[in-house]
Amino acid sequence: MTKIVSSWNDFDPLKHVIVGRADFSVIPPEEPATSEKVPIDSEMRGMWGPRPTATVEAANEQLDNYVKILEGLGVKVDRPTPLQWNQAITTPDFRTESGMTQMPPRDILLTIGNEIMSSANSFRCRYFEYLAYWPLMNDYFDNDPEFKWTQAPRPRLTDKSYKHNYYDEQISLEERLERTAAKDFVTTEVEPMWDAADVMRVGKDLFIQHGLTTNRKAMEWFKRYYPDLRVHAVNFPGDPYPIHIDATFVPLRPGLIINNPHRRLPEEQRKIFEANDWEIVDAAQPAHDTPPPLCYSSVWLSMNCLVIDHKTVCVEASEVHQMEQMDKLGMNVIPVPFRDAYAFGGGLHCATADVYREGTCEDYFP
Ligand code: DAV
Repeated sequence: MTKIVSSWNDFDPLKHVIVGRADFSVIPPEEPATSEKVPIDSEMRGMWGPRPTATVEAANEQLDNYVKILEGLGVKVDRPTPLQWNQAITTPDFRTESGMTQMPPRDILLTIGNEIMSSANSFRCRYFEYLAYWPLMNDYFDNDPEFKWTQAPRPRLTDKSYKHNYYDEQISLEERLERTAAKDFVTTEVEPMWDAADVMRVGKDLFIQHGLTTNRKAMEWFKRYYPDLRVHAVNFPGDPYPIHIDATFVPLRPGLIINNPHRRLPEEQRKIFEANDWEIVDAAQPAHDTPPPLCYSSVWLSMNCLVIDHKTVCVEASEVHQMEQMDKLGMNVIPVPFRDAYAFGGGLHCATADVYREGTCEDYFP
């Protein structure tokens, strides 16, 4: 029996990671949480069903290549066990016609110290996604006597969990931005709901984005569950579809964060970083004007990088501006081709979940 699971942040030396798979991925039908999220001009609006086989194969090829690159860097890689998502999901409270994927593990698994917790996602289609990681969790449980295998309280996701008529075809981008600024999102506060990718871990501090996928009640839940950690709710005006913090606010090493220049952390919330001499740098412009076809995410997956250690970072291979900026910031850049996988739920950070990084729980913001 050895120690398998431990990770307190996104930048200490990475030794063991989970990388998702694209198999059986489905574009889910509209539901109260997702219809609010698919941009009006997206070609995905109104369409659902299994993703085309050729796109699944292309994504898996890039995911497999990413695994080889990580292994070449000395990182152990585990993979989920795909489930057939093209079947209805039914609970006592709701029914939806399909699941989604097991491509972005970062949305589902939150590693804090020796614990990996499955999240309380607000999308009905993601209700059973954690099952794809169960064989791995079971294996860690059998072999690491200190591993805490946990599951956040499962939200019921009844109609009460969402604001209805929140979305309206006529809503303009300006109105969306006003809603973000007013912290008016599709989810209600009847129960805690959160995606793991909304949580930025920096040792003793958790910075959690309040947006379309994580509500305020989740912040309160985190405070009570982790009384020894400090929980900070953050929000980023300027993002019309605020989901997940990892294309918005990304730490590269202790003392350095890149921030999406369209989604700046408000002055009030910057104080804790500035008071502790952390530098917040505007991220470089993406190299692309549009996301690839059938992709939910924005072009800002350019900054969705995976930090290997304080001096090494994986960046998507076509993101020339982001790579150049990382280089100037003193990082060794490992280019990883990944745009064929974007449509399956995100970039190089999204596609992974931490199992083990060296280091301990440090207090960076005393
Ligand atoms: O900018 O669309 C993508 C994050 C996906 N996990 C964005 C956020």
